[in-house]
Amino acid sequence: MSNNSTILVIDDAKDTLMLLEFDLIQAGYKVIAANGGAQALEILNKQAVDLVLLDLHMPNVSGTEVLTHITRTEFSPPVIMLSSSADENDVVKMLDIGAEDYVTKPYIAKVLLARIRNALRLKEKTQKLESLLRTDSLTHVNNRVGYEELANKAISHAKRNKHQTAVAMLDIDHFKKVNDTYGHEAGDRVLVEFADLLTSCFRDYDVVGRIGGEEFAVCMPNISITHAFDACERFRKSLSELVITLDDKSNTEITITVSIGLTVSKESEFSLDDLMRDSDKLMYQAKSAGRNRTIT
Ligand code: GH3
Ligand code: MG
Ligand code: MG
Ligand code: MG
Repeated sequence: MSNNSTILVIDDAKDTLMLLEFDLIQAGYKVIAANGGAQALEILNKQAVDLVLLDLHMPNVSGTEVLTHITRTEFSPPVIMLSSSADENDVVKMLDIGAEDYVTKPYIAKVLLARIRNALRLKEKTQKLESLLRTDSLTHVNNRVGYEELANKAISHAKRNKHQTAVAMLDIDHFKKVNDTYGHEAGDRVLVEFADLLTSCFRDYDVVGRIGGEEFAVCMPNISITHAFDACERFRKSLSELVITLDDKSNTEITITVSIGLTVSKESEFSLDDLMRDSDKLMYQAKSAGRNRTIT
């Protein structure tokens, strides 16, 4: 892990920076050095780092200001304070703002490196948990939580750029029959194949999610209704041609179809909920009209 991690070291004293750089590079880390708070903020605005080592007392932009800035950003890296002040009030203050740890200078390299490893380990664990929270464990696409979060983000971005957004709601046809005929495991396999094909048929920046048992949604920012319809139809046709062979002794071949409801935003003010609700209604119309179709 250490060899891939980039550490930003921030200090107003050049000799401290050099010493830190030496110790960290020797331990296998990539190091970016910022000589003071202002330079650190510039770097942080431009690139992501895995961990920050931050001096407290610096002229102009202080360690407190840099830490406050970092804790307010999304995906903020863990910050270990590295200060010559052993004042308990400083320690409490920085930990309360959101520093991961507080180490005093002069530091013992071995101890600092152990604290860095700890902070990186915790960060990795947190990231894994956060990703699990947003991912469907069966199909590995976004679950409802992940889908709504990413789709809402995509919609905000599209609105700022005055772009239209389309949302498709997809429901597998007669899926209960798959379970009843071939068993629940076969049904699970079908869901996985469905999700894989769905992901491959849409653009990288479209947001795909499993929002219920056999119901999926795709949020397509910056798209016209014609292109969104074409994408849905391409998927629908590919799915109807997909033959899923069960890898048990029976070699049973399963084919499925899907009904799709599709809506695109018409006004500048719209919400993900609106689009999903409208598309859901159209999806039910597709069911009533005979299934295996896209209705806009
Ligand atoms: P329709 O064409 O009207 O959508 O019919 P349908 O059979 O697809 O719809 P229905 O809502 O009656 O059935 C959905 C089924 O999906 C019922 C449920 O047992 C099954 N299901 C939901 N989640 C899972 C899952 O994770 N795995 C499997 N194997 N089945 C699931
Ligand atoms: Mg200083
Ligand atoms: Mg359903
Ligand atoms: Mg269904």
